Amino acid sequence: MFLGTLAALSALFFASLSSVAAKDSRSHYVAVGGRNGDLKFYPEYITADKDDVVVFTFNPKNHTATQSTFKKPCLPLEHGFDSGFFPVAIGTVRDARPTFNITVKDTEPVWVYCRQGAFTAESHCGAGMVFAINPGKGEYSFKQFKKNAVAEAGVLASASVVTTASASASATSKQSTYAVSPTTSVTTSKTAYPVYTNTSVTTSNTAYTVPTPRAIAGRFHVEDA
Ligand SMILES: [Cu+2]
Repeated sequence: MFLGTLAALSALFFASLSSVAAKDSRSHYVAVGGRNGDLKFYPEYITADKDDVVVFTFNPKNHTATQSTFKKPCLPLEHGFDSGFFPVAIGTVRDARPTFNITVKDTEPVWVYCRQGAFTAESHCGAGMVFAINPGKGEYSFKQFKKNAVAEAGVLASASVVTTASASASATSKQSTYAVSPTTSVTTSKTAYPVYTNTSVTTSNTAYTVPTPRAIAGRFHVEDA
């Protein structure tokens, strides 16, 4: 009786041990921004397997890890993941820095950027602050993605000036004639940026108390509304 139970228990033990070994999911640690405020992910890209976890640790300044697409590196992927902003003061010890985790669902490429300063000349994405999981080679390489990011951010920064101008123009015509629906401009911007659906990751994040933006040094630490 006792020996039978022991045999059953040890069979159970080895079965669970081998299933853990078969899964073998790994964690990948990625720093969002440099310790002294550099606008870069470290490392800039990784190779990950299904079920691997990517742990983003937020370094000083105020960054995000936001999913985008290869073609539009500095615009969010609809239903993609977005860590939100994590303002971190310079000098914050490593263990006190916030983290954001994603679990990789497959080996398709996942493209990521920091959306700080989006639509302005100070865009972190435009400074090349982008990251990739399983980037491709050649035409779809990380290098090309980063080039796309710098080019796109410049276009978005100048496009936002045009948007402001047309917004005030439509406000004027609204006063002199009759109502212009603001829905029109919303529809236009959705048309300009095609919608993609996220399938490659799931997310989780750790509890983190966001410090007041006032406590953070530097120019571009705007709290997300
Ligand atoms: Cu950033």
